[in-house]
Amino acid sequence: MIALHHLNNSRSQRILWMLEELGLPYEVKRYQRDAKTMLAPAELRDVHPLGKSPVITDDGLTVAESGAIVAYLADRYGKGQMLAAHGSVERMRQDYWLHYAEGSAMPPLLLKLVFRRVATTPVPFFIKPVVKGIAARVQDSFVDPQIALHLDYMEGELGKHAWFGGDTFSAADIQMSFPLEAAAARGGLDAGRPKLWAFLQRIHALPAYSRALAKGGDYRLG
Ligand SMILES: N[C@@H](CCC(=O)N[C@@H](CS)C(=O)NCC(=O)O)C(=O)O
Repeated sequence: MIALHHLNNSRSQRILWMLEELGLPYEVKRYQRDAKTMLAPAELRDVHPLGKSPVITDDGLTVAESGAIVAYLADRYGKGQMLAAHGSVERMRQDYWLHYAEGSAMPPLLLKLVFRRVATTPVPFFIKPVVKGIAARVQDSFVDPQIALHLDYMEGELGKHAWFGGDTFSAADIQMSFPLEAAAARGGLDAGRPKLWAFLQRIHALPAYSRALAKGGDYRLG
């Protein structure tokens, strides 16, 4: 049976959603982030050397990286339901977004998280203004403009088709949900970008999304 190694409040939520969309039997092995460091517990390294989530094990295989996991699940079990056939134009589009989500959209959103934390990290009072100033400068000059660049790009793309991969919902939309939810939490995404905003409302209304939320528990992105 497929086992999902699930970390609270994480990208692993997407895999729960994917499993629910496919209606597959699976078990969830739960891991809790350290409240201070937000890191995963060390036992996750017994599953995969990086000790990050999501990871699945299935039939003697260990698959990490959320994009690779959703592609594996779709190709092995999806019967064409969540990703188109390899070699098709539709699949090329879907693969683009599977990679874009983690390779391009997430890096500036991760930087935002890091520099926001830097600004609030306890430091000796006399260097506090310097640390806060540097954190603000990096965000204003680089991080925020990069996030806006990507959001504008994604808004434009969703103006061309109903879903990221084309006219039908696919695993590409599941993979893209995390950067968009992170952008709504910390990157300034709001109703001012109506296509992306509507995308979030549409996915949140899907029954499999709600079932996955109920299974996963704690999912509040900051
Ligand atoms: N690109 C990877 C990122 C995996 C990742 O960084 N996961 C985070 C959770 S969102 C994690 O495990 N963090 C805990 C840690 O680094 O210890 C993916 O998409 O699967």
